[in-house]
Amino acid sequence: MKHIKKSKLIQIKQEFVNLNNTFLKLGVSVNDLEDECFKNPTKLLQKSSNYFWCFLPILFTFICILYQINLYNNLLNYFAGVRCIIPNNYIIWEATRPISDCNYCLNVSKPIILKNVSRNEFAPYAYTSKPVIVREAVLHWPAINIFNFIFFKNLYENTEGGYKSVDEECQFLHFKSNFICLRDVFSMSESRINNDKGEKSWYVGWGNCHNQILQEMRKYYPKPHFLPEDCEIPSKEYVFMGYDDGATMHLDFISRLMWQAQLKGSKKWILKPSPECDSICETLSFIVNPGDAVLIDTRVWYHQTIIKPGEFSLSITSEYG
Ligand SMILES: O=C(O)CCC(=O)C(=O)O
Ligand SMILES: [Fe+2]
Repeated sequence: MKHIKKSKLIQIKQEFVNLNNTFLKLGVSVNDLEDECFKNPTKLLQKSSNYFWCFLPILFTFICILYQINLYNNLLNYFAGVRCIIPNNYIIWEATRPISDCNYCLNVSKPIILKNVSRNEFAPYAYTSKPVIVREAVLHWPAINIFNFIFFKNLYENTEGGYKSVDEECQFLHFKSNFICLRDVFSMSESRINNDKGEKSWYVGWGNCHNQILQEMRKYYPKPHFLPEDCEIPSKEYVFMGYDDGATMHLDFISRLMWQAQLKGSKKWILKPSPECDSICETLSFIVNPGDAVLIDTRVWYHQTIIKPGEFSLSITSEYG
């Protein structure tokens, strides 16, 4: 679907709209079309091939609408386990996503790269939707040395209500891995933890919103020093960790911009503009290394990550606004 040219889609859609109009002129009401075609299409298809033609335009129009609002892609993402999908209102959210004006991606072919940046120097970039990398911004964080698989395993095993908070409130993202919850991740065999040869590789992310857990994590890193002093940070921070295929391509349904500190391993980011900007904006890709911070408006940039082969990646992500 994504590869059919938009003009062709519009032309085909118009043909079906014309066909629908012909039925309507013949005295068939929209309700009749919907009732007859959706409620009992099989019977109708047997009755008359005409009904097949009335069912098709409705189906096709529906698929076109799904394509237009990008639901098709995002439903796939839902089942692939990506971030910030709120099952109850996700579809409505996507259907009502404002169509962007493409300013965020126009003439953007690479991220803005900064280094040794103070809060004042960062201020002009703070609320841009253009991707920014601040090289080596978090190299001094103790979390770089302290955070690893075992740190988080111990933290969750020893905190009452920790797993429950992820299951019920904070969110668990399995991406392509075969885990159902965080408890499964921390029950992995030693050789799978290390991604030894012959083991199925894994990559997961989860929100940490349990007070005690967040407090313990935050002992080892501050709010990124370059962010505006008065910016709001939610009481939830995500950890993304694992190997190989990282996060599958998705958009985040969040209310603020995102920052991520890359603590371990090198990670390739692939950013794609939203479909309405496909024809005028480029896909970007770049690599972040341990100690780098990356800032992306993940509400408008579709994003995917891939971990450098053989490396274990661990990062902390949150929002600011
Ligand atoms: O770090 C990753 O692999 C993905 C992160 C992500 O999707 C996000 O922060 O929104
Ligand atoms: Fe995301």
